Amino acid sequence: MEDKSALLITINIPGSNPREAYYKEMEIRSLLETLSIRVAFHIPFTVKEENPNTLIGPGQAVEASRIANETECDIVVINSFISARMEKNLTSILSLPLMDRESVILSIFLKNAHSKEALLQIEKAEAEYLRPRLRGRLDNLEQQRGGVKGSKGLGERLIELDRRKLDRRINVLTKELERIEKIRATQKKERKDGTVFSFALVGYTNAGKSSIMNALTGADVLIEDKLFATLDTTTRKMKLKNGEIVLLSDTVGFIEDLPHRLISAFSSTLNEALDANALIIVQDLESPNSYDNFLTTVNTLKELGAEEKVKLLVLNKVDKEYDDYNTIRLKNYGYDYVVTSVKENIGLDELLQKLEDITELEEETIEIKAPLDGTIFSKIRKGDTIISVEYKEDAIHMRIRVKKDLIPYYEKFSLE
Ligand SMILES: Nc1nc2c(ncn2[C@@H]2O[C@H](COP(=O)(O)OP(=O)(O)OP(=O)(O)O)[C@@H](O)[C@H]2O)c(=O)[nH]1
Ligand SMILES: [Mg+2]
Repeated sequence: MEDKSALLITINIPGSNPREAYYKEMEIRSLLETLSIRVAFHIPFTVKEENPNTLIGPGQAVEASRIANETECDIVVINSFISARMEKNLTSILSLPLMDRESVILSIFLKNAHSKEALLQIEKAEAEYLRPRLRGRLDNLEQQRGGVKGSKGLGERLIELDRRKLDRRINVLTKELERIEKIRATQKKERKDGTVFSFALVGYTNAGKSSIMNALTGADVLIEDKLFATLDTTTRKMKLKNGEIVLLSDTVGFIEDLPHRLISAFSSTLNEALDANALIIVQDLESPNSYDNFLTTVNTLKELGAEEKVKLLVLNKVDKEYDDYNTIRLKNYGYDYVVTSVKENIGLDELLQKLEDITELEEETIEIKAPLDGTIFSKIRKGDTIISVEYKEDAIHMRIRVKKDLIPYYEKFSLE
């Protein structure tokens, strides 16, 4: 893709923290870099109250238009979410294509998607994003063409047509995604009967999740110094030091203000990963905003109803320079943690040990009464341990140490 040059608009609310504003600016700049969009000029507008028509004030919009013109920008990027109405009005003033934060993130997802499912999920999110914006875009196009009198009727019909096309496409995508999800659910059921304990790595984008996945499992998941390198969930087997085989999944990263549409588009892939027995949050220490990024992860997990599964915090990239205050806050948040560097091979051994401790914590001793025919012995899963066996008149009374999520499996064989 040819490099585009952009006018970047960020919004400052009076009294907001300038440090935070600075980090947010850095973040949107790296998001744009991923899209090969060069920031030619940046305007931080102070906005006391959101204008419902243009977000920024109309005077500010005109000012932005003038600067974009002078600096010969191809597009205007605004690091906020804007409504269809705001988009229409702003584009009309700017006379340039406009991207908001959601559109930027959507484009990155689209660019980085590899699997069929990821592509379908993004296409659906994009179609839903576009639908309410069709009218505004068409109106603006007509306005640029000089607004032929009487063309309103044609415009209306075009919008109707496009809208119907989009609706049909959204329908097809939804059905196709449901089909894929069904296949996955069946596969998951089959896997659930196995003994394998599963972990999922979650966390802010670029924290080093895929790097840790590769280091621990020898997988070759793509690692890149760019945001949202991973969009698909990958699961690999991993051997703990005690010889136990467990599963480890790598997932799509989170970001502050991740568009809700994308979370829901990715919910089936994400939920599959979040279904793991334990979640490991990976947070890099390098980010100047590491603590806030971590809170974003925690809050996203809360929204997805998976926060209780978090068992460990991995503080990665300790080889880099990092902010002491943020790091202290991360360590004191309340999760057990391990400090690592994949690059310098620091803490990975301790991490493996912690994973082993977690699997052990997640086991429980249960008592079952199995039929006297002895078939139960062939049903005991590898990795689970028979602690005691007593042959009584009514049944075989057994105590077994099992993985907690296998308790229902064993209960099936119990006589009561
Ligand atoms: N210095 C240093 N760099 C690291 C370390 N771990 C990962 N990185 C680098 O950080 C960048 C991001 O790593 P990834 O493993 O792709 O991060 P991720 O969390 O999977 O990112 P997304 O998939 O984009 O959400 C890459 O350039 C890695 O080489 C580390 O311990 N130290
Ligand atoms: Mg990754």
